[in-house]
Amino acid sequence: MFFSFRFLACIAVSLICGCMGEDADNGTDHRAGQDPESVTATAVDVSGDAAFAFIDVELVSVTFSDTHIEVSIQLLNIPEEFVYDASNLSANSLEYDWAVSFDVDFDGSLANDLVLSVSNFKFEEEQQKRAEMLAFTQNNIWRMNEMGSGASMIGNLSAEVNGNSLTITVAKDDYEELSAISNTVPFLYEGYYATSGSVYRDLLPDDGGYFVPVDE
Ligand SMILES: [Ca+2]
Ligand SMILES: [Ca+2]
Repeated sequence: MFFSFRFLACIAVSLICGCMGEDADNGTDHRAGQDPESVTATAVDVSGDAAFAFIDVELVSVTFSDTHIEVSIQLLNIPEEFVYDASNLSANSLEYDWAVSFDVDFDGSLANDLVLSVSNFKFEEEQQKRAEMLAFTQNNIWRMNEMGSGASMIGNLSAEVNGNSLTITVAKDDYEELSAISNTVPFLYEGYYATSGSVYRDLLPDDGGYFVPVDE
């Protein structure tokens, strides 16, 4: 029911904008300073609500320009080294994931979402090592299946670390699927870290729903 309400509210905002004759590019939180053609949607979370600072999100901003989508994930702390492929973690496990999912079908669920993700899986025979954040990650665009239970890889994205921010960038022209992501599409962040015995997460929004960009 909660998701349905959000969905309807989003549609209502779109209809209002349509009646006022605004073009689609006008509807977002605020405009980025340097590029008059870009728009940015920003979602904020509290810090200190995750077991590990490197998954604890403070802010996610998504900037849309004519050519690119840039997702900036501001974390509480990004250490200089991570333990990768921990020796006591089962093989073929997801170990790290920093992901932003776009609800491109507006159904309020992961079904059919497009996901931009920086992750590490521990595969068979991988040895434990220590390395900087992006040394062993795979950086991909995924399409969730119709059940929202699995995903297929669409392609690659670029990622970089600046201080405590992880920035993901994709060129819209690289994959036609990306045309479905616009400044009105709800999104959510999930940070994920698995050890041999436990899984840790931070979500934005905290309730597990989606952040809905608001027209102003
Ligand atoms: Ca947080
Ligand atoms: Ca969906």
